[in-house]
Amino acid sequence: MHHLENLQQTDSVVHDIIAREEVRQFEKIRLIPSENYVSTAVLEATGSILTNKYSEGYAGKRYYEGQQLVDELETLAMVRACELFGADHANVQPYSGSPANLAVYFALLKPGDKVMGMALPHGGHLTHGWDVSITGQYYKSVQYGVDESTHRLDYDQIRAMARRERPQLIIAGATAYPRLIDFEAFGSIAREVGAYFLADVAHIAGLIAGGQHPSPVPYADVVSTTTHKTLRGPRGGMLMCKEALADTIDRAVFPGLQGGPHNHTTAALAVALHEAAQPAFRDYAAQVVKNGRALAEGLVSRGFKLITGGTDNHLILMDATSVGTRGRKLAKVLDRCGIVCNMNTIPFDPRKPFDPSGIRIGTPAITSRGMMEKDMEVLAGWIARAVEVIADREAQANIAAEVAEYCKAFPPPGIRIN
Ligand code: DSN
Repeated sequence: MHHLENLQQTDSVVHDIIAREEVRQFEKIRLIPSENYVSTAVLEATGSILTNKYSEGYAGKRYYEGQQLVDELETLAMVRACELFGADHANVQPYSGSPANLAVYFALLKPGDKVMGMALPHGGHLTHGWDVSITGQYYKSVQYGVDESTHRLDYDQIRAMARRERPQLIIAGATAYPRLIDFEAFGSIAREVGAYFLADVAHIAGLIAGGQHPSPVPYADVVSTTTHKTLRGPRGGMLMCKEALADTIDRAVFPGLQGGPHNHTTAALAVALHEAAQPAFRDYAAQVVKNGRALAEGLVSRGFKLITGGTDNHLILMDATSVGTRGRKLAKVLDRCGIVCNMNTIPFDPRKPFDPSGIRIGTPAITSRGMMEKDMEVLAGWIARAVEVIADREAQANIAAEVAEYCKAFPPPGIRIN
């Protein structure tokens, strides 16, 4: 454990929970594609005294005094974000991805305006206009999905829908789409129908920064992202936009939606952006994709059906019914085997979201701990064995022990088990 002696003395209960979670993160193979391991430097900045400061406003225009150093810090994070992604303007204050997206709605739309995003069951996100979300209730929402036979985005279909529906905002981006997204095509569709174009790159921000996925920055009016997925930063959100929209976006974040920014998170984000600008991060992003491909191949060769047959990115969507089970069941069994993923709907899923057909797995976290293609072959073997022993708790515990032993050779960043 890292320097948590004071916590141990003050509150041994919380200390113990964190200590056990640290062991869990060490000895499990973590395949949730939106999770990662941050560096010790990012952890240290997250845990810093910057949590003590309130800073409503923006650098040079704050409402409370004492901002000399916070102004310097937030400006540094903004500059680093703009340099890394080639953006005109960055707002590093959103608390996470959902508030970042909501700020964009607030900036660009009136309640009742029409938005067009990817349907959640096809791999979109709640905040892309799904009906239970505020974005589907306060705005009119039309949703595109993937093509019924290829399970890929069909840009002709999306263009036809945009022409028919004339939305004010088109959103591209996904949480469960294993292929590249053509942001240029989305930009052209949005321009044709006079809509704003928001690209939500939360899942792939690190792949974009590392040169493994085309960037939407040249084509999108606004780019939103979380900072803790492939980008490997602290939990948070960020918006980037063209200079012409900078004031509108900033006003929507504060005072429109949020109060004071979380300065400790801003510091950790600045560190993560610095790390992502290093050559080693390009290697990391490339390995994430190589591992995704290797794992997909290992699974297909063992009889698993993958949505679209494979992956171009960090994420694999598997139809668990192809091996005689279902997503919820398989995710639980894998967890008992020391392999952590999440159940997920697949496109045109006949099953319900809380008991869907699929599981979603990804390579960002295991790549951060140094696993390579050869390890993906071992992992695919464990996943296949887990299916074979789906009713045998003892055999599952044996796999978990093997996984824990294997993980010892891959100490993750930021974690030190004594
Ligand atoms: N919770 C995120 C994910 O797992 O993809 C989306 O916000």
